[in-house]
Amino acid sequence: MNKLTLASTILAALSLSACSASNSLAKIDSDFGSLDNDNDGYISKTEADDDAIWAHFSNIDTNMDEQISRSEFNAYMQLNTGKVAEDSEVSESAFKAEIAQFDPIENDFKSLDNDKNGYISVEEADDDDIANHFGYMDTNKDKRVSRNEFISYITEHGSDVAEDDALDMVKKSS
Ligand SMILES: [Ca+2]
Ligand SMILES: [Ca+2]
Ligand SMILES: [Ca+2]
Ligand SMILES: [Ca+2]
Repeated sequence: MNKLTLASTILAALSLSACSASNSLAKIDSDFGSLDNDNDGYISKTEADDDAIWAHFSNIDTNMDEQISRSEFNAYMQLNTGKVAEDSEVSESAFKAEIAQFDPIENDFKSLDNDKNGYISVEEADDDDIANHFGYMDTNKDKRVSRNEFISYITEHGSDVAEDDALDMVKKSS
């Protein structure tokens, strides 16, 4: 075996073992709130040590302060969507934490649909500061939000995402 072949064999073996290591990690089956037993906003090593999250700990703790913050947890979930969490509830809780940082939608559908064509376009959303929610609302990914998409998003998440006219509109339509 010449040196070049040897080197590439070692490289292949290395990447293979790195790959199987991450695949064999148990999936995280608890959301942030249920792992943070003392509710201090961090998952400590003690809180993590008898849970599936233990094996992921060093990967999640990117600033290496031996605690997992909510944003480290959410970043890890987003980076590995569908791969590290056991069920949708865990990623759902990461989603909830994310939308909590958005300004709630205040306006009803009618006043957002400026040109009255029955859809909120990207531009219309941008004008009215609901751009953060846009991608989550547009479930069929046609780059516009229909009245139905608007209503089902707010019906599902309620006051987590909406207030005032937006919330009233959905209450009336149900
Ligand atoms: Ca804690
Ligand atoms: Ca940390
Ligand atoms: Ca429109
Ligand atoms: Ca749509």
